[in-house]
Amino acid sequence: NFSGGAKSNYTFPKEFLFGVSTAAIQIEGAWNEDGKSPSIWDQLVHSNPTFVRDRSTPNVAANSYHLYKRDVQMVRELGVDIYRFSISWPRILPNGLANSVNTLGLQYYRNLINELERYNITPMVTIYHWDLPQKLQDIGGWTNAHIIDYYTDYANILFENFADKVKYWVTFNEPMQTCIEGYGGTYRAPALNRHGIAEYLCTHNLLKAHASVYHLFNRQYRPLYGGKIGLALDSNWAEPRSNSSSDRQAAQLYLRTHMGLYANPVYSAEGNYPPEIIKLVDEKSRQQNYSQSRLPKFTPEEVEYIRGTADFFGLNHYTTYLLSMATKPVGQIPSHENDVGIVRVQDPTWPSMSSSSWLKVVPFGFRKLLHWISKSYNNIPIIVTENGYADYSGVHDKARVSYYNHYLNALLHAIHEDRSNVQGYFAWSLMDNWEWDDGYVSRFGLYLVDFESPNKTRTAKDSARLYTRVVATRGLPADYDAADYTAFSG
Ligand code: PNW
Repeated sequence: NFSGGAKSNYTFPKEFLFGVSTAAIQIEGAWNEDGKSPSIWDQLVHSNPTFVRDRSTPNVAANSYHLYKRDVQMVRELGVDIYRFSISWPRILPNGLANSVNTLGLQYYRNLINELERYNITPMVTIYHWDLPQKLQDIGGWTNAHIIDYYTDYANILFENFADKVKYWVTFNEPMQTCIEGYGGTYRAPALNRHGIAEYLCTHNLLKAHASVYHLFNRQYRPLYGGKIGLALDSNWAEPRSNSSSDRQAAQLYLRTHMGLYANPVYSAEGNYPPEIIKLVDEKSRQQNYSQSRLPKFTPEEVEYIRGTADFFGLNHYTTYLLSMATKPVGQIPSHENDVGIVRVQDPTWPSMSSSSWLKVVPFGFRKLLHWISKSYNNIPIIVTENGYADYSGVHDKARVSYYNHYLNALLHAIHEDRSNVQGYFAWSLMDNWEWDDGYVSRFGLYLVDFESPNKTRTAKDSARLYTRVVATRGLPADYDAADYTAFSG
């Protein structure tokens, strides 16, 4: 069933958390104000403007550094329980290191948190959403094992200042994007392109850094203030391209070697990387004459240190792919893609009018993915930390309304029929923002931002009204109709 379930009268549980998400560099602007130093994204787009579809920069973006009160007002208008935002490391620690703390940077986030508190909105803080201080990149960034300590020092400063008020923490947003696309490839900053090597070094250090910060929180801050901490992992659903056993195997291999590369060490009962990826990279590395595997090994102590270091599974989900086994070598040699050896495509019949070419509308994939995570990781509490749709702008955003209707319907089926333990859902995003390589072309917001206007005027879209209704009624609107799939067909 394409839709992930027939239209339902199910409702969301009373304690279910509804929220909206943003990320610092995508909305704040003020890229060099009040002591902030450049991040790897500032550096990438300033030195290489053609990286971005419209050659734009995040220098001003939605100017949330100055307009945070308006942002909180929108969160209130939506009536949501919780607001997920990220903190900019180079705004807090311009050197990247904890020797010199920028009090103006801390003040900005304190103001934001106080404003949320005033209106009873719970903050969720993402500690790292891709904007590494360039000064740390200069010394190797996530490939330098010292970053485990640097990141722990940075997180400690955030806990010291904010753990009394912030009860939800996300250590990393989408490590797969950081490591595989940023260090192995060129799609994300720092666009290092050291494929086959750097993505695994990054992954290894990042997982240890995550565990280090979890243990710090658990030991020093949870006893004082309570609170929850987890990771946010991105995953597409992987559907077998055909019903052949080889295609079914490819789909499982995709999940195990992509999201699973990060999920297995933290969320599985046994810990460590999935055995499939260890075997694949070990064998390939041997054939390719490396003296040791390109995928570093965790010691048994490290496996234990990382295992179980999350209170919830943060999931960022947008779309679905069809998988099959590769019949000839794929990707660069060496690379994670080449190591895994599978091919992914999308079905041309899936609705695909989005400004983001990869974003096909496949609600059933959301439901199946939630089920897969629940089964694989012992029914861990899941919080959907991102889900949303991109278009080319406009307040009458019929396609986004339809997307949310159908994905939320799939979520209701996941909760009530599959018994997936989903405790919260965040729409990506509160407002239009600087969408990385898509610049200001792709719009994900519930609120439209007029980037041409000096005040970066924000206006509610139709989807904001839909979401307000869903949050208020804890269910889908009665006039919701499966027929609005036609909103997508070109
Ligand atoms: C997320 N995929 O990235 C990011 O967390 C946001 O900052 C971003 O604006 C948003 O989604 C929309 O792009 C993605 O593999 C990472 O399909 C991976 C995928 C999609 C989005």
